[in-house]
Amino acid sequence: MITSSLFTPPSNFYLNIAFVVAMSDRIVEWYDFGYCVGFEVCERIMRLKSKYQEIEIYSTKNFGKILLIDKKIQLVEAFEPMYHEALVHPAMILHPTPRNVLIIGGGDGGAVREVLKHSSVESCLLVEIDNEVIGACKKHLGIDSGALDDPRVRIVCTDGFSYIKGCADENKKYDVIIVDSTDPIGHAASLFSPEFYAACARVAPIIATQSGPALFNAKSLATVVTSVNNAYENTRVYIACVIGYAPPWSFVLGWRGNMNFDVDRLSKIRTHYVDSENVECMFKIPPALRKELPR
Ligand code: AG3
Repeated sequence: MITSSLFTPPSNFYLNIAFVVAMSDRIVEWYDFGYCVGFEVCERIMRLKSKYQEIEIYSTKNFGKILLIDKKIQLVEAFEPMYHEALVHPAMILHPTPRNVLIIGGGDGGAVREVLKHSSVESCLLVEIDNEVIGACKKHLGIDSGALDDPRVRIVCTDGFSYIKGCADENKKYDVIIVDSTDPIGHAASLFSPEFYAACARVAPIIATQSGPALFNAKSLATVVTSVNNAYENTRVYIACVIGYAPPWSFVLGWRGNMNFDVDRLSKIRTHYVDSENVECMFKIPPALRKELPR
């Protein structure tokens, strides 16, 4: 795993950029709003078609490995902490003592790794629909740094939507729910539905979900905000620049009741991109986006 806190370009980095047009092996993800993100790759490490999706892992020239699901970039190793830290930590420091955490999706284990950094955590349940994602990531990626085998972690391979509905019906409770889903299409579409957030609100007082590209897709972000807000009493949108995704990437945090961020808790854990000094910056939304979002 690439652990350096900041990417240090190799000495020939700028030269490579200049010649990128002449190089052929690239992974380019085109978003349907006409924007693309691309990486120069060295080799394909694995590819399989599971029951649910196509999973691929490549090595890139300068950024470690890259995970694609159905040709969409899920993570770039050198920068995945930007995303996983942003997704996990605001929700965790909003709860006074998060003990039991439920993660929906996130089979690569990056979100689990971040959750376990909080010393109050006693159990973390990962509900991932596709066990082949977990297998491929454990074997070829390893960004969980052993977190998926931690005794506090339990893994259930099933559909997140039905699982949450089951928890709500059986009155099961968690402290925090983290939704680390793929895009809102196919089997993941239900994880963006009002019914899903309503069920989550019966299960945990806090939810954090990734909610797609902030500026290019503000309308669908606004829909997520409305649905989370209808289920929870309080909602905040925040953004982070995640290399590998269309920037800036958005997240929605929802919570019930009166809660405050315990920012100091972040100085007790080791992070690369989100810490006690900058966590609040992520919540400063530019006016161009703010005006698109429900008040
Ligand atoms: N989170 C993936 C975010 C969605 C990326 N979408 C895209 N590139 N079109 C799941 C993987 C990280 N644990």
